[in-house]
Amino acid sequence: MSPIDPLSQRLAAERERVEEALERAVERLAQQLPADMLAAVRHGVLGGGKRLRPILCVSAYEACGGPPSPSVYDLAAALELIHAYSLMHDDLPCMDDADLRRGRPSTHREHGEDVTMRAGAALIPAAALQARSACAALGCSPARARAVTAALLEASGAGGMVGGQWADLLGEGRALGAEELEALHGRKTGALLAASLVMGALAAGAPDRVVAALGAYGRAIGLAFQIADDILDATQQAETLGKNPSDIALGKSTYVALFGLEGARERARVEAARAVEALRAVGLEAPTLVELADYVVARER
Ligand code: GRG
Repeated sequence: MSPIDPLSQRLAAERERVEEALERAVERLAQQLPADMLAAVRHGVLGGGKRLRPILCVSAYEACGGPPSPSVYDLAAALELIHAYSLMHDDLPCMDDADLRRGRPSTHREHGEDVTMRAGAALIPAAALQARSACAALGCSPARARAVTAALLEASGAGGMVGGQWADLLGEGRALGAEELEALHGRKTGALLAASLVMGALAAGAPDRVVAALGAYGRAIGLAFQIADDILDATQQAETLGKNPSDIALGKSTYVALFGLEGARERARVEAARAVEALRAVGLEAPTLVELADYVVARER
């Protein structure tokens, strides 16, 4: 995608507002963390990235008619705090042992393993508190605020990302079937992506059927996103990815290994179409989310 096309421009503008919210979040932590942990937090949180989860959250909020407010970016940034911790921990030697992330040394390579462990852990409660206070600033009812925070924590926990990561580590060196792979990625990657949309919709006060449709959209683009990730890992170099391709070295099962490159591309397109269909089924007019479904499949990093 060219840097001047309208979607790229909008994504760049949204990323800036997300960055500002992340700066605010790190500033709040600065009052509580020792200097070494704070430096690791800054490295892991402010070190670039597509900021897809916050952008999905804001897009869902807007699609559901949420009134414009800078606080929606604070809510969205809570998702990125969880995502940042997951990448910091994922890169540790006891997990994927990666030296490079977002085109620079991974957090532990610069700040050490012990500090990175602690800094990552500090981001989890910080994210929950940030979601709660953003909901209050948005004027959500207490019940809505609880539902938003629960969506974030459920997607991050054993039934979501942590459980998926664990299944991923256990699956290394074993050839997983399509069903097993889909269940694993549904938890590891899909749950937080789906929660991004659900949180935006809940904060905007959307009715249950719209929240559910956005959850279905999120699960489908989550799968498309992961398939695209496998394709990029199989076809791109570190300079493009900002990280070293690692699926083969780590003995990971992938959609490319299961279906071949063309088969994987076709599956990603089918999931993106399924995502858009979930929106249409409830009559939700959300042109940005339609474009984002395509972006997830066509992305180059
Ligand atoms: C205790 C077992 C256990 C786990 C702790 C480490 C961890 C929790 C979870 C890891 C989850 C993980 C690494 C999921 C990968 C998701 C993914 C596809 C990341 C890449 O996301 P992008 O492409 O990255 O959005 P950017 O850099 O753009 O933000």
